[in-house]
Amino acid sequence: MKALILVDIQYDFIPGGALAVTDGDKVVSVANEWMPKFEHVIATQDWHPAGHQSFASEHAGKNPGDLVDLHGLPQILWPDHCVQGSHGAEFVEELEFPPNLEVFQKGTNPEIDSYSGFWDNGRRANTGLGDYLKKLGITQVWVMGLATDYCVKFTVLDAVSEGFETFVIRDGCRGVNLSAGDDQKAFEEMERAGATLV
Ligand code: VGL
Ligand code: ZN
Repeated sequence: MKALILVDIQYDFIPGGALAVTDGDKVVSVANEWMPKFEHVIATQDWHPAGHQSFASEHAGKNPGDLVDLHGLPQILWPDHCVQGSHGAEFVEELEFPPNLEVFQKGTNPEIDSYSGFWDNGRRANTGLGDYLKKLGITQVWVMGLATDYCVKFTVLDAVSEGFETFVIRDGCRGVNLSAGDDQKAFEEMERAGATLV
């Protein structure tokens, strides 16, 4: 049994959003092509409380893109984004979700970031996604969305380590690319970990 995981296709990650990914909006039509092929579709949603500590605005003298130590973990600071209840946190409305869509929210703890749809960045708390998939008898996951070099990558690495046969839909992903080529490096890292790029 297989499932499709759509990562963070939210207004703040497409052009015009607070943490806009170049061509991020292009993944919407790809998602719409793939969803009908799956009985089980999951969407992850970056869902931060106001004042989340991944926001540069919470760190005096720091700017988006700066690296800090957050409770012992390296943390890249981001512009305020995907604040719970804001427009930027909503899924892009052109997504044609099935009625049985399951949403898993992440990044809700203000003290720790969560790029993966499975686990927070310290692997301390999980969202329930792994257990949910296993209870359904899912053995294979197909992953796409935003952003290639952060939330897609970490979702894919966790999917592999949770034991799922993992496929990455390349043309359904776009990267932040804080450094040029980060998205390509992320694809290579996912492949080295055992994911199949399609
Ligand atoms: C993401 C940075 C911060 C992502 C989320 O969805 O890739 N990146 N929060
Ligand atoms: Zn975030």
